Amino acid sequence: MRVLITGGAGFIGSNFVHQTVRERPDVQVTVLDALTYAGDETSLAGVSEEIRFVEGSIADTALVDRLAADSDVVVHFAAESHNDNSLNDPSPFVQTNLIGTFTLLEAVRKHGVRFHHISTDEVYGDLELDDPAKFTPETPYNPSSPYSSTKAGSDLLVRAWARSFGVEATISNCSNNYGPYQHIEKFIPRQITNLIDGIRPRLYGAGLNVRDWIHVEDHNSAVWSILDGGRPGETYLIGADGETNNLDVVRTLLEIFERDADDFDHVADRPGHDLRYAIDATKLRDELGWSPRYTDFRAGLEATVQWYRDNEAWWRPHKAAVEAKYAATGQ
Ligand code: NAD
Ligand code: TDX
Repeated sequence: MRVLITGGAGFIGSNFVHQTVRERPDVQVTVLDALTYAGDETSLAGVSEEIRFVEGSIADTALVDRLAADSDVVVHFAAESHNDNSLNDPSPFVQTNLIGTFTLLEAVRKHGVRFHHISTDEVYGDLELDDPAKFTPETPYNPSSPYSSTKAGSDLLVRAWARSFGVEATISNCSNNYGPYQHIEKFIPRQITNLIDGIRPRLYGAGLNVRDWIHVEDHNSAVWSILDGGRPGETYLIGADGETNNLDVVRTLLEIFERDADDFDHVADRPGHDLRYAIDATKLRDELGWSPRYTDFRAGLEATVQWYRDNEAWWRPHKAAVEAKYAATGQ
């Protein structure tokens, strides 16, 4: 099977490439990645001999057409992915998340290629802290930020191409991922690398916002379950019952680093900050028999801390610039 993986030099995509090379020897992997600030070819260092890497944009019609013609399946991870960046400059989010996805859809339509679209639970908006409800595939779309609205738009394009043109497409909407190779602009690796540097973690606002954490390996094993057994045209929600508020995440990290429980700072809140995300993954579990392996969040965090300790050369070159950008917004 020839699989084209877009965004394979990013956080989730590079973990997907590693998992695929490790567990699916029959798969021929091609990665298409523009190597934006968020892409890092060294994340693929251990598997570079086993894959083909193409540097380029998913919005490049001719390139995408050529690569799709050579593929059986496209797994589409590439995106602008950081909410805070989308508040500072939405333009690349529209270009990559909407135009890029449209470009891929036209190519897979032309060449009859199976398409899997990686998306986020943020398309559903947010939930109240005390609401017993979780997101299901029937929850109406209600995105809040430029990031999540462009992801929502890209999902709707995929649904339309499946229904109107018969493209064999599936969609997955996953909750917040953590694990190795996550860019240090994101919450968990930002605080881990702060703590390694002796800097106090930074909590937006009161820190009571809830995210539904899942280990990146579990997200990717769910994607493979959908590729193996998912029904074309269907949407699957991916989550591992990992609801935790940001304050508790920081407190757990402080414990792991043997620091005082109050050794953090509250900083300016994110404008429009979504309060709570929570995934009901019943359809994925019941229909496809998937279940997560990383069910102990603290153990997963400890392993992730160790990964950032062991791989300082991977993140160190970006730390000062990331923190300078946050300092400009008081965060
Ligand atoms: P990331 O920012 O770490 O990686 C994105 C990758 O896409 C980078 O390698 C980047 O170079 C590449 N890219 C960006 N624009 C491109 C373009 N125009 N052409 C080709 N490549 C381009 O993102 P991530 O956290 O790995 O997220 C991957 C996908 O998963 C995204 O679609 C995101 O919406 C989705 N998702 C992420 C999370 C999460 O918690 N991180 C949760 C649910 C869904
Ligand atoms: O320094 C910080 N302090 C802080 O309190 C940062 C960077 C974040 N936060 C908060 C904001 C959120 O409530 O932590 C939470 C997580 O923040 P992010 O890591 O920026 O993730 P989030 O905005 O929840 O979006 C993530 O999950 C869904 C990914 O970045 C998206 O790509 C994915 O779709």
